[in-house]
Amino acid sequence: VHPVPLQSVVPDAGDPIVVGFSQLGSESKWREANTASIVEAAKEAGIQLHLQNAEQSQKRQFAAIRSFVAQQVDVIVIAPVIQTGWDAILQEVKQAGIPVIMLDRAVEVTDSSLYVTLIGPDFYEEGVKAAKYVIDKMRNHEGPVRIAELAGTVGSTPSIDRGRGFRDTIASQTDLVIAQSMPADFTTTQGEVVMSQFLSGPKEQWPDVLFAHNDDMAIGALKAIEQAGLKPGEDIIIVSVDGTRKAFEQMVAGKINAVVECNPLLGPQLVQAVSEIMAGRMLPKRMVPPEDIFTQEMAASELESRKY
Ligand code: GYE
Repeated sequence: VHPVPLQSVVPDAGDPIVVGFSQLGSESKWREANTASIVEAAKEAGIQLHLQNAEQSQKRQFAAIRSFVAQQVDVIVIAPVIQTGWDAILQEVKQAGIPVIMLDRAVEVTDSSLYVTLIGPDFYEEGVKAAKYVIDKMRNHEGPVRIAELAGTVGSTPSIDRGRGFRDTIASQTDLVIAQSMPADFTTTQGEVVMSQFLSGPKEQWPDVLFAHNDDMAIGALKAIEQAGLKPGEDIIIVSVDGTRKAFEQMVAGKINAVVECNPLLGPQLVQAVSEIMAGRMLPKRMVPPEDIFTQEMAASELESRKY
């Protein structure tokens, strides 16, 4: 696949490319950065973007998608809140002849021709990275090591895959046990609520490690941990996912121990994919942005260059 200069597909005069984008919500800093990246990249490329925020409701996503079909947009982009339940609506879009790009999260469909490509991170690998960090960090800790997990939105790909990647990786370590696991919907508010539930039992049941499926929930959990009279980052080792500036600040403060990066800045890649489709070119079925892991030691020097 050869990249094409955007000018060649976005004519100076005449009709601009029209894209309908069903964004799943605005639940986290990651999501805000993701939306901003797409709005900005579309603007730069002269693409007319119709953006609808579904506030974490699949039904609202269906309504948005149907409105894009009615408007006969050129391309529909979907960041799906959960994995399942997409077959029928994607068939409708296919019948209307509109190409679909899946962004960020994946869908489980019986017919893979229902979308052109998925541009999104490898969530399973993120879970693996988080687990490897925990295994290494706790190697001298006398077992059993109790792990609490703040999971994301139930049925969403990042929550399912991060959870699987983490579990598969710790499976061989008999000392490491996931003692508590609950969803907290990827929000700071829920992160705090659920973490205080984790800490409501007797002290022997408190966790040694917290694995949060995103930074926002980890940041919410910090409050609950401090409320219980514990030192986050010391009494409870904390690893989360995303790599937001806010999480980096907490790493510098010593309260979060490690953050697995998940890149939300998908705008440029998305715009590129839209122009390839409009130019009639083929795209790979899956495009994965590169990602890293950061620990407290690197946090201070990296903080300034964080873009989200
Ligand atoms: O990790 C979380 C957001 O789907 C990768 O959704 C995204 C996740 C991200 O709410 O912060």
